[in-house]
Amino acid sequence: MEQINTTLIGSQLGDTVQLLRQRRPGYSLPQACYNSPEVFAADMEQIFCKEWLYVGLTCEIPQPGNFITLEVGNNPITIVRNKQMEVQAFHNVCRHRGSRICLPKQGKVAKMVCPYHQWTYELDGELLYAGNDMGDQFNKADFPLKKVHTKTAGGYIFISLADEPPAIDDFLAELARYLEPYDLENAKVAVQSEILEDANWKLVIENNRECYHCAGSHPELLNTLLEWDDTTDPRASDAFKAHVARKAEEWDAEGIPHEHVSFGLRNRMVRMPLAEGKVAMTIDGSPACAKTLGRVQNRDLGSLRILHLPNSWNHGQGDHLITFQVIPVGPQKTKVITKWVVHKDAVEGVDYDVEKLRRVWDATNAQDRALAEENQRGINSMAYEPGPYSPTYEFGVVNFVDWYADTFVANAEGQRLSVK
Ligand code: 3BY
Ligand code: FES
Ligand code: FE
Repeated sequence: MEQINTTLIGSQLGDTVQLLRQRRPGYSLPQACYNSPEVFAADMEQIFCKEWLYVGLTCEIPQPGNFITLEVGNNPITIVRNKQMEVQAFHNVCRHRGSRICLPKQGKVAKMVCPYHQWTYELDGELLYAGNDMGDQFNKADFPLKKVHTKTAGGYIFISLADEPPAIDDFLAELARYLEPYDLENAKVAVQSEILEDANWKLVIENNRECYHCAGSHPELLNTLLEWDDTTDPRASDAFKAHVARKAEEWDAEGIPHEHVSFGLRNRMVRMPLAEGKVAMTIDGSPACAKTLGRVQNRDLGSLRILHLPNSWNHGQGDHLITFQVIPVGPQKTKVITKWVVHKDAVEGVDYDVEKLRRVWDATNAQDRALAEENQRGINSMAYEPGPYSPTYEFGVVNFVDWYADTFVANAEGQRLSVK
């Protein structure tokens, strides 16, 4: 039985590898990549269970016993702050008979207690209590919670379900440097939204990687966002480059990192100015929060854009930071979690108004959701065939699709070798 399963999985994996090897570069992916349950399962295995994922912020779990939960494919995960103040992720799976342990999306516990038969775990995963009837041979030390690789940088939490995760420390060191002015350990999530889109996760990311659609769909966002990605954007005008240079001088004076840096195609960071005179992604470009984040003095920090594939993009401004987390749920279903982050001492109704804070990206998310869902519906048609990306407007999409295909193939081949 086991052998049959392995062969089946092997050949499905092989089919996807073939599909990606034969794809036409610079074109959207073959239909199955966007809608088939087999490719979805393979994406979960080869990308989401092997790469580093952005999963939340350390300020969401400020005290020992605070936790957040999420699912990576079929894998329930809990991320916990322990008594030493370390942040550690675990498989949220009881070592008795496998029940999920921490149930809410977030919470605070003294110990982690399984709801089924009350096996009880220390915040560092050690099994403390398993009733009195497990027999003479039973040794609690043999049944700790299974750890998941966890790293934090600048207040961001990343996990990897891989046995041996890929290298990421160079990016994390830079991320910490770019986030230092924000002091995110002393920030808080003012509000968050969770939307479920009827679209494959790759369509959600593709949509985010270009602004070709912005003029047609994002009036609120375009009040403040300049659609160039960075100064290396092939469309960047001289006037735009001069605008960036002026802002860069101000940012340098305050020690605010802004240069464009990238780590392969997986990670990039750059601080881009917003439209002239606009300091935040609000409807009129005025600040959303009276208190700036961290040590920030100059409100006009534009937006620090952070890309982390496969699952996050971000906009860090002077007064608030917005993080986006993509969680694939099914072949044509994707959760997008958006968090608006402000200084921890900012007071709702005094320093910020939640409606003002969230309005632009609520509107933008709803518009992007409609675009991704219509994209999915068209892709499901018998008439769909991969179409050409614009090398200028859609270079970010080309980069994402290249990263996805190359990473998938490399990871799949690694796995098949190790399965052998
Ligand atoms: O602002 C963003 O996050 C992305 C990048 C360009 C357009 N899009 C809405
Ligand atoms: Fe957790 Fe039984 S499954 S205590
Ligand atoms: Fe968009």
